[in-house]
Amino acid sequence: QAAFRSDLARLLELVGTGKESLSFMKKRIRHLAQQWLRAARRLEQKLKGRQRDQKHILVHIGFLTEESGDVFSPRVLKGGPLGEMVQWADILAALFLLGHSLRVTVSLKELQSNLGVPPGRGNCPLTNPLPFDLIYTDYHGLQQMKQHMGLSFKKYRCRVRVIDTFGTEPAYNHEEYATLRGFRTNWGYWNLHPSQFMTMFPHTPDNSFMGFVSEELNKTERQLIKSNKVGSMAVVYGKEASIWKPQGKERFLAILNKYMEIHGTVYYETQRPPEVPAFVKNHGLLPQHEFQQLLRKAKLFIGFGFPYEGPAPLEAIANGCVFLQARFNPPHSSLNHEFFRGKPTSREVSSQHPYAEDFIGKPHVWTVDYNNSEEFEAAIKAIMRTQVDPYLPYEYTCEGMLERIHAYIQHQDFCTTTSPPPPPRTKSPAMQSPPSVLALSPNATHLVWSPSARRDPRAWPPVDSLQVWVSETRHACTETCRRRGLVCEPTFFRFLNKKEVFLQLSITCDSTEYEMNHLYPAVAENVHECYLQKEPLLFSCAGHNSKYRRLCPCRDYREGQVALCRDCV
Ligand code: U2F
Repeated sequence: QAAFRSDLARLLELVGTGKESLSFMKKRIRHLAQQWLRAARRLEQKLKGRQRDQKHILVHIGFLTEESGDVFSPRVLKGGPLGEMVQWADILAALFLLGHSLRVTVSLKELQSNLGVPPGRGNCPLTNPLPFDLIYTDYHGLQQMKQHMGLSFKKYRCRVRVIDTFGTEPAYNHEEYATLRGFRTNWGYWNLHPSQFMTMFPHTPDNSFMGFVSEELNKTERQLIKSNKVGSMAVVYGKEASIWKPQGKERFLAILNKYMEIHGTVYYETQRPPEVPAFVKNHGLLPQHEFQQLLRKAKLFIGFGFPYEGPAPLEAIANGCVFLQARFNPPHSSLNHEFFRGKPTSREVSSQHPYAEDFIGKPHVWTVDYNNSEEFEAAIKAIMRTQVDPYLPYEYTCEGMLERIHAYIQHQDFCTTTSPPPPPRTKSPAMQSPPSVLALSPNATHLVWSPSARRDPRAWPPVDSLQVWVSETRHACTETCRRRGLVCEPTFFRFLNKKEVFLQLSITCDSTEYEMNHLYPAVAENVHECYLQKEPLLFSCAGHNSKYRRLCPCRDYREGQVALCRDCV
């Protein structure tokens, strides 16, 4: 039985020492300790003593190992990426507070000894059973485990969770398919269950959304922030000088400077970096809590287009700033942008921070075309007139993160397979299907779960949150569900990968075939050809093609907690 913890001291010991990255993470855990503890108490009350198993968990932070180059640690105090460390610190805090038994490793040697790999022997099956129920790691760690566990890797990989900021789409994950269909990249083809990958923002519903937290404010702090705001103060998003290089920067900074005093937190050694104009008040890279203080005073936090999808805009919005960012037209993706090249996703990134754009939006977030001076200037003027309150979506609070991780640990099981029976090998018009379990909703535009249908009480998410919608040819299921105020739920694909579902949706199928294609189930409408998915690992919310309309499994979600359906905890 796992018992909520009421103290983080033991965790700080577990994290170890000797790297700037580890010091950053510990400082963060210490700074947020009270907030975490309060949230844990609230969740404990909410769960009302519900039985929770204590898991043995290994957290192996691969990118911090010397063996993977550890390029991040030396840059912690020099403006390098901190987002990943923010997230790992929060994952550790959450797992620990939920009462699980933790081991933390940041070197290959520690990894081997924890896995039970005898010293000096690599790539051999483990002699003893793996002593962990769950392993949280990243792509570097995954690679290291594969190299050092021999055949045991295949046996135990269902216990692994991969923290991967930008997402891994099913088409890139399935080795054979990725190789045959040109989705092979540096990072993909692990043949994991796509939900074993966990992202920083909820942008790829095929993966699980792990997230991180931002500091919460109490009523008094909110009042204080509002009265201390400097209406003409802007802070630029970018702690490394290279971020200050985008095309046209002089033009839009000059416009901004007409209305506001511009501040920066750009790392420098002795002199102001040449990329930062003289009229900018540069504070140098600040410790995280001082950066938050600066945000509390500022009215505007402005992004130049990079870094993509970091924590800072959420922190700014949580501290009562408006976030102004560039729209990307055309969107950035692995097809057209160096940063995303080789990442296992085709996701199109429509702005510097699509979560801020889509899930938060105005008045907190303004996404504009920076090449259009009038649009840019109009946005600044409008922002100056707008009053905003500090805002933090529930899923980025400590309680929200604890609740989500609790739900994943209780319900996600990739080791016991409950997959449907294998599809027939050949095309068969007279195919025998299992009895229908879906019923048409009254308005006939989509299907909902029939209240009278049998429901497996162990299924998670509960299947009665399912709605089946047919996509337009230009939309992926992610988008199809989003447009209905729902979210695509890939675990439900198995319920609609059936011939009679086409019938229930009044779709005419002259033929129905099972094939391996990440867009299936789908219909090629003009030729009346219907297709079902042959390979469950390829069920994918992502992906569209002008030839097909896809069958999409959507579900409802809780306000501010998109990872969980209304009935999900
Ligand atoms: C993202 O990484 P970054 O580290 O570039 O993300 P940021 O949004 O800049 O924020 C990281 C933290 O840095 C802190 C701030 C954030 O929590 O409080 N900070 C600070 O301590 N001092 C300062 O002066 C300014 C900010 C993303 F998170 C990664 O996943 C990506 O790899 C990377 C590239 O896209 O971008």
